[in-house]
Amino acid sequence: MTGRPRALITGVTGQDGSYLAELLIAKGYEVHAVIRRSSTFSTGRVEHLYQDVHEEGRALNLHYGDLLDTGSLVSVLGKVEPDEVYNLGAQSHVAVSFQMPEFTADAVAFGTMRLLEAIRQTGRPVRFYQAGSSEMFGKVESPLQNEDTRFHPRSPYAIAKVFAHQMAVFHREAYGMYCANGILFNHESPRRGEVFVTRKITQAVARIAAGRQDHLYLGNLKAKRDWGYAPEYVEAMWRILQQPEPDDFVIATGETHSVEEFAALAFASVGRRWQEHVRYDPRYERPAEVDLLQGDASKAERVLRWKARTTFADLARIMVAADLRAEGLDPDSVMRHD
Ligand code: NAP
Ligand code: G4F
Repeated sequence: MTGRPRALITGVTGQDGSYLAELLIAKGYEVHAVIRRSSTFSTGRVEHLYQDVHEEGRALNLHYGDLLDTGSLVSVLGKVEPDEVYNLGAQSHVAVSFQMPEFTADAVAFGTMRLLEAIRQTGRPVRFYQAGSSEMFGKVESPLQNEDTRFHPRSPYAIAKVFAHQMAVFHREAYGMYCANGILFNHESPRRGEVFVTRKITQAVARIAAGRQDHLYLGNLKAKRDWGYAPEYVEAMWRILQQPEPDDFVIATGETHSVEEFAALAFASVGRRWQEHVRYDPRYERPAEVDLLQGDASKAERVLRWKARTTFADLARIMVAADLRAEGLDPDSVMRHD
């Protein structure tokens, strides 16, 4: 073991986990992470970190484990003895959670409880970050949502996140553990999973520009989200765990836009009209929808000195440009600059 601070991440193979691992390595942490066994490689987003060997060993140290498997969590905590644990692991797709409520609850709700209990039993002063979600606000009870807004979850995923959030609060209050919740509104990037709506759109825009696809099938275009840029949001996670006392923070841009607005911007960036390519597919509708999310992150700005910087329009352009490159196209020659 080294004298550097040690962090343990669950969900490192996902969008946020990969950006967080990069950030912590850059800050000088010894970074460890839990990965699940799968029949194909799931480490594409962190391969560059795993291959990067430092003097003290690998930049990123991977351990097999699962939030469904208490023994693996106990074992990795014993081996790593982390100072900070970031719990990002989740079945994070809202629509899938309607079809797999039990698995979603097991990973998201019980998984968080297993990890918290395993940390408690180490007796070590670990700082714990829980990846909470604006989905917990669900059928929103005020136009702008902050740390005091009541939760009204609308999916098995969101209900499981409320359980996990409350478990973190409970461990803080009952056992004096350092447990902090981030309540993060949607955040996107070129590493966003391809099944989430922004990435699904930007990938289709790039394929259409490359002449490899004609149409894109989407569900509800009217839903509104508060969309930020993922690399900035993992910086907020780190800042949350550097506070002297554990607390809960909303992380958001403060703006809201519809799915249709995102599609319009993404298609316009390559000189196309979304109406010519987007088709409606009712299979992407959900049994219960979250119509509007718009966060008030003024507490984060005041206490953490954190503020979203990337605009909605820039976010769409960053994602389209990356997907164009993946299609072998040069964004500078394909994208419009007006
Ligand atoms: P993501 O890309 O879907 O990544 C999810 C990660 O969780 C993957 O590494 C996945 O591993 C891992 N995982 C799934 N089930 C697991 C299990 N049983 N045990 C251990 N790991 C498991 O999600 P993300 O967008 O990076 O989001 C990170 C976290 O923030 C999630 O908890 C999500 O619910 C939450 N969140 C996200 C947003 C957002 O807008 N992105 C907003 C609020 C909250 P595999 O690669 O093996 O599948
Ligand atoms: O991109 P989405 O699937 O994200 P959603 O449901 O807002 O959840 C994401 O953000 C949450 C934070 O609020 C996270 F906690 C969660 O883990 C995840 O990262 O859908 C956004 C909106 C929805 O209203 C959905 O109904 O887009 C609508 N939509 C319309 N057509 C679609 C589609 N969503 C998807 N995934 N695919 C479609 O074809």
